[in-house]
Amino acid sequence: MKLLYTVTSPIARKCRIMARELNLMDQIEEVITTTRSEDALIMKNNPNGMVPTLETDEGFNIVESMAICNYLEKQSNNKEFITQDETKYWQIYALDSIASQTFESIVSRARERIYKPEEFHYPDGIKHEQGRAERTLDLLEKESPNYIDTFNKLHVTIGLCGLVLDNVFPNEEWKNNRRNLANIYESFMKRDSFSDTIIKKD
Ligand SMILES: N[C@@H](CCC(=O)N[C@@H](CS)C(=O)NCC(=O)O)C(=O)O
Repeated sequence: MKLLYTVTSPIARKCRIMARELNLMDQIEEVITTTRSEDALIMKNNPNGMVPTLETDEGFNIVESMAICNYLEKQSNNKEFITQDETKYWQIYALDSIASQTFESIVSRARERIYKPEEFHYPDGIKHEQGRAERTLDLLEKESPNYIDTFNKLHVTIGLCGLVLDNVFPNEEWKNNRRNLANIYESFMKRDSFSDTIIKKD
């Protein structure tokens, strides 16, 4: 399999972390691409020009991080990471689908903050996106007794949400009154899959 990613994409990093947690790195070649230009490598695999994109061994291209993570789970026999209890599996799946929507919203808000000149920022839109994150993090904190004692894809999504919030929106203090999420975040950052995927700047 080939996993195409950009060095700055937290969403692609989710798939890179998942590949490590699922013990699949001996089957995956990670390929760095750029985006937003007609001649970018990614265009051959995905006409949308977006990362992450996974090329399977059969030559199929799977896009969308959730779809890629689900495909990777199918390739793995790490039964500890993928709960074998059917109800629990779908409970985590459902919460991760909500967390992933929020993750994408946080990432696009961060992109706007970093790359768009301030005069083009849209305060009402930003507030709307911020509300999305607040509500989802509250829900995840409330539900956390159901999953705090495990480590799975939901923890990866929560960890990366926390990382982008800490790096780009430290004033939002997302850890306040969310002790379990803060603990999940701390443990996430101690994992090999996290340190292995840190972008090393020259
Ligand atoms: N829904 C997609 C979002 C992926 C996404 O936003 N990728 C960004 C990088 S973080 C991208 O490829 N942007 C390039 C572009 O917009 O042309 C997923 O979950 O995979």
